[in-house]
Amino acid sequence: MPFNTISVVGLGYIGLPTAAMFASKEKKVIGVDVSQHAVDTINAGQIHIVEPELGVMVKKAVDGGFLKAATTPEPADAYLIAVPTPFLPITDQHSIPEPDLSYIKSAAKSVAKVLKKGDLVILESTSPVGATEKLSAWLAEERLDLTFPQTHGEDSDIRIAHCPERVLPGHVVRELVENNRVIGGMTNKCSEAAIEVYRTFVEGDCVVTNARTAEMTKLTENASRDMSIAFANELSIICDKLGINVWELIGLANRHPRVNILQPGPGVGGHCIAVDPWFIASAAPEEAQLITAARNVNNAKPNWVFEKVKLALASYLLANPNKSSADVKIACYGLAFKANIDDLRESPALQIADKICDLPVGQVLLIEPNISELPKKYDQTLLVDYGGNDVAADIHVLLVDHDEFKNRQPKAAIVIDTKGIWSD
Ligand code: SAJ
Repeated sequence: MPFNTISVVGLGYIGLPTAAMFASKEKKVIGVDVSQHAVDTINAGQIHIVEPELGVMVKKAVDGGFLKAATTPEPADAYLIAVPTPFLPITDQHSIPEPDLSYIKSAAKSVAKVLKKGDLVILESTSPVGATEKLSAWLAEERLDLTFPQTHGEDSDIRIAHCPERVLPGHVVRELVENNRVIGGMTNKCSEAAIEVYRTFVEGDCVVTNARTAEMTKLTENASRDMSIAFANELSIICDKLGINVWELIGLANRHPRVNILQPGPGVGGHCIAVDPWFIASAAPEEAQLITAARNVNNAKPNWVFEKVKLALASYLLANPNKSSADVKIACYGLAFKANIDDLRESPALQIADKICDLPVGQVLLIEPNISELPKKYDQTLLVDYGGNDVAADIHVLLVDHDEFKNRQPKAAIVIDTKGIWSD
């Protein structure tokens, strides 16, 4: 059946670019978000998130009448759910973070009101295994007049699939088109319908599997990356103890044809790689030994870096007995969760900078060329306008490898370089 009207529920970092992509192919797109601010911004042809090329696409889509946003769902032929799936806080009963599916549940309840026979519902949010079946069950609970795949298989009125997003922040517009898609329909007809929808703009392969395997595929991709980064982070700590330059070491080891070690850093941030492995660990805590260990290694890295800063402060004071800590100035380079973006969410760099701000030193300078203001809790005067000039400080801590910092190693001072761009 033709999918002429497409609704995207959740207009964040994934939903909005996806909605704009369908609109660019002249589909009628209804974007849905609970945030009135997001809805008003989009309907004014603007965007509320930072992503290259997205602003132009959204403006064109809205001006052309192909994209509109609303706070509640309206009838469509296909619904794509791209809402957050964070984890719940750790409790006495759960030492491993448990996934929070409440956003999916409330999206299901609101979409259910406008569903009609023949519609397709796709879950795009990164989800624990079984979430697509739960989504289908929540829809069925709301609509006793319609049939769903879990009870009626190929003959169901409504088609359900999980097609996880896999795009890299900062490259979303290109990757949405070029990346391969995993299509996990609850039945073959569900998969066929989902492929038809994605073929609107996807140029990569659309590879069919079942919903549970599709869920696990996405979690596996991010857990695999998390484990590779944990290996690099563990190596960096071992090398520090043994007096070996980890960057040189990894460069040498990677010359082996079958070795490809990732890069160490101040920790793993963002809302994907630092979250998704827990969805595997919480489903199989006894079995997910390596995955859990990798999470713990990466989570511990910011504190290890902070301890290095404290040691540097102590050695500076030892070497300068005429000074007290109130005379010391520390500069932190980078606050974002990775290079060349402005996103501070779950950022290990911000976590470290935050602790440095609490040290009893004279002054802390925060340098982040990609933002113009700090989160509200900070004194805004801590944010330094960098402009590539030398920064006067006693201890320099490189936390993010932004392009602006490359080839600009501070001279004649204590330098802690967590990304290896200043080390010789
Ligand atoms: N990092 C390192 N060393 C490295 C690579 C990354 O320390 O060698 C750190 C980064 O600095 C950052 C964190 O890891 O703090 C995550 O950054 P990332 O670039 O690895 O990944 P994300 O979170 O921006 O996007 C990931 C991608 N997943 C994979 O590459 C397997 C993306 O394709 C997914 O769509 C996205 O998660 C998601 O939405 O799940």
